Amino acid sequence: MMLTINSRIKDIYAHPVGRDIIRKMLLQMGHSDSVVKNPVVGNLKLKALPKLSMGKVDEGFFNTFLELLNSEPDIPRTDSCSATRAWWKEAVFYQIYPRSFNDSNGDGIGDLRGILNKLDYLKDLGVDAIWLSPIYDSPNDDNGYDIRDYRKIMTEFGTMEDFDELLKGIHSRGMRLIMDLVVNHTSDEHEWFRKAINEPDSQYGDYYLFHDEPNNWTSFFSGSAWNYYEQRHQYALHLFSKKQMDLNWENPAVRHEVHDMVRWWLQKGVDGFRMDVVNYISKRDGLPDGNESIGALMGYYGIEHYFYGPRLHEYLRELKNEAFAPFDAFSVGETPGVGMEMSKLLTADYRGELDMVFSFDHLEMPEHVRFDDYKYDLNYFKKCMIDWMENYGNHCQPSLFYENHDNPRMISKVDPDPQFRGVLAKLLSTMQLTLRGTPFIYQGQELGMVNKDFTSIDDLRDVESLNLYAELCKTMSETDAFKKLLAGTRDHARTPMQWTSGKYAGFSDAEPWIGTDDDCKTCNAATQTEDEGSVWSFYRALIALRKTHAALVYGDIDIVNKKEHDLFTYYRTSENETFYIECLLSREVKKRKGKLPNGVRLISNYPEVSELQLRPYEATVWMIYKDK
Ligand code: TEU
Ligand code: CA
Repeated sequence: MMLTINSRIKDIYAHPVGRDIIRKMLLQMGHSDSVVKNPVVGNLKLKALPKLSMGKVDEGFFNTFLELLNSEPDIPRTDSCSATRAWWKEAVFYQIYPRSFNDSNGDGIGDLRGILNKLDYLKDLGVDAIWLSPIYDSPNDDNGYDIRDYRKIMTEFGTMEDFDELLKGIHSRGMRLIMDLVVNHTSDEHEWFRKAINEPDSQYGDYYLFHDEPNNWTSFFSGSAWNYYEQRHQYALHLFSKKQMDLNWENPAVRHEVHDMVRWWLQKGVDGFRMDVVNYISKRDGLPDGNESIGALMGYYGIEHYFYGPRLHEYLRELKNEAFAPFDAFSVGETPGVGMEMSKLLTADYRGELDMVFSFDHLEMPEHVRFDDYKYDLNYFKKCMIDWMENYGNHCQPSLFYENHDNPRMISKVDPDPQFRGVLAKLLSTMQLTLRGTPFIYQGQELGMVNKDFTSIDDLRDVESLNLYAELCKTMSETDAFKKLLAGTRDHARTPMQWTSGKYAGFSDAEPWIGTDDDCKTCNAATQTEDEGSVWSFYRALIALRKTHAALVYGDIDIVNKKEHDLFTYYRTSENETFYIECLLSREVKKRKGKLPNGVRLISNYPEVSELQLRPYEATVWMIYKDK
């Protein structure tokens, strides 16, 4: 059914894309979607809204919105089924940011041999699969997310021989490796782009998005999304930095290059890919201007024309058929802005597109963005998880994560008070390793690493932060601008991994490319791996538990006492065993609800768990055998 300006809210809500967008908007306004179920609201026609919103949304908004909806003819299935088995549903993934993981040759930059030297550490922790952030040849404008040559290793990181050895080392330990696939854009130093501007009549002339006039789209890293090129008298699109040029996926030759390159790495033996902003690859025909109200609302102009583009499903299917499927390779898409229904259409096992996606909705609370300084309330995390656990269905597998190289550390967001650091780290790991989904642990998370006390703009390296700083300084003092950066800078997650209490945290013999501080004196891998009560040991024990009990992977999840504030309690059940997980989400001390289940206490934050009380941020996992 075509949706029009005469359609009713309830019809829009019945559409997967409509539902995701309505839910997101309501959430931002502090409402739940029960509003839509109110017949008065549900029966409103779309065309009544511009007036009702008192000018906040205009007609252009609805036209864009309807075009987006009408370009998606499919609806996710709602049948219940049991989940099929797959290695990537059972695996615990660990993300490595190579630049900051371990430096083997004393130049202050992490490298492949550095990773190789730490494989036993990862194996010991219980890691099944490693996701490596980009290691390809790059001028490092965005630390490797700007690729100059997809088939070459970045000089600072080592050689192709080092890579082959690393892959062998990973496989010989029974682990898997997924690489980062960055194909929404390439570096402006990529040969394709050089040729596109210098030989516009060559086959490369149409590899990127050139326009005579720029539209109003903005870059995620500040300013216009267009660079001017004298050679062609034209502008080229870059959604990210000025050196990250968006590829033209409309051109079949570009898609073939990508398929070829992916096959080349799979042929080498890598097990799959994490796909960088893969939902941005298809852009609406003609690249129309972004809607003003959406731009003002989001802070970025143009998103609605590419975050769920008209040919996205087609490109993903083609990529799967041409490259992933023949190798039975795994894929997880990084898909900012995509909601649950869209995620279903991108990942359901009957769709032939992706295996999983990273959704980001749980990372910031409604009405907040990453650069706001606020306290994250874990009750919001609980709310998001209830939704994913109960509504995503068994055709799809959720991903579970708090951190990556683009976000501050979770402990710091929730409660920076050092006295709760350890217990909070354990609480987070308990939820991540016992909810239904595939956990992705970010390097250092297993030690409970926290945000850094950067003291000046000179401490920061990230292109996003540096551009934003320049932008902010136009309207505020340098001190205020720096303060704003401190809340959200991606560099919090990019400081060296803390291996020891020694100089440079044992990461390198030379001064690292980005600062270390005194935190390694009390938080480091060497001490924690020797201490049974450490955060690291807790992670290890829980990972082992997850591995030996299918209930924690494939088991049903039953969330109880949902309305109870600050408490997140659920059962994971398989045929012959049940786990009961209790998580206290705040500093409060709470009386337990009713009696403890009969069973065996397996893991807890404290050696002696009180029968009556849960202490601040305490998490406990209980196992209950049937017929015993
Ligand atoms: O990130 C994409 C993305 O949308 C973000 O998380 C982004 O860093 C932020 O929202 C900008 O405001 C991916 C990579 O993970 C990131 O490191 C890269 O910088 C980016 O793509 C470009 O390749
Ligand atoms: Ca090095």
